[in-house]
Amino acid sequence: MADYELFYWPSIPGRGEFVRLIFEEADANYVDVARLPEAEAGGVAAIRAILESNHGQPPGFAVPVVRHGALVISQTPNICLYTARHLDLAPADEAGQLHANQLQLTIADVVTEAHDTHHPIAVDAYFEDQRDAAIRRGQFFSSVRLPKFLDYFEGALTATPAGHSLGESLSYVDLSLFHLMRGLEYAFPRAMARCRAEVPGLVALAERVAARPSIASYLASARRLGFNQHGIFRHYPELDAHE
Ligand SMILES: N[C@@H](CCC(=O)N[C@@H](CS)C(=O)NCC(=O)O)C(=O)O
Repeated sequence: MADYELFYWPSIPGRGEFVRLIFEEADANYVDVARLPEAEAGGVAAIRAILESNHGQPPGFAVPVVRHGALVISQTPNICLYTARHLDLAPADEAGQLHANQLQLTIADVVTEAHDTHHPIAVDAYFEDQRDAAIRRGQFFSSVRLPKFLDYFEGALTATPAGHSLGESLSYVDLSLFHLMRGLEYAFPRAMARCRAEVPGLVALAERVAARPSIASYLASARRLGFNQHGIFRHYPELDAHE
């Protein structure tokens, strides 16, 4: 029996990856429930079941959802703060946790904006049916918003040699910044190539996270899902900044 159950779409890194990275770095005993076969109570049916189940707690609107013992929680920054606190990947003091959450909520903001470049009108409509608006939104995002967010995160890195986002040691926010950087590089390679020189701290942080033994072995494993055209970070060249 796993300590933590993660419920998230089985074919994309998406928002679930922010949670997976915490579990992987901490070597937590977790199961990615929807990636199990339906015969083992997995698959997309498990997502429907957890969202619709009457567990006596506020229902989740969407995945990711995490169950830990009797507790069932959703909203990615909420899950990250909770799991990281339990797995020694969050600051110990209240102010530190609030600052971590502030950064994580800002990561959530940029993730939503990145998603909305390919679905600017309706989440449930096809990209092809909103392509013109997507191009306008994508161009604005990749040339103005993306650099603005990265400058913000670069400025938030501490002036310690390790260059973490909070204090002296690695936190879940650093893991999330790694995922954010990789997702943006996949979706907006031209914009990211243009920004790279302006955010050396973030580039170095992402490389250090990728090289951590637990993360490196996760990235090389079958547990790691590649970015693809079904997730939040999708690569449509016409949405990326011009050369
Ligand atoms: N603010 C939520 C957003 C959750 C969310 O939008 N999840 C997506 C997958 S990444 C989903 O399943 N959406 C279904 C829906 O909105 O109906 C979070 O950060 O967890």
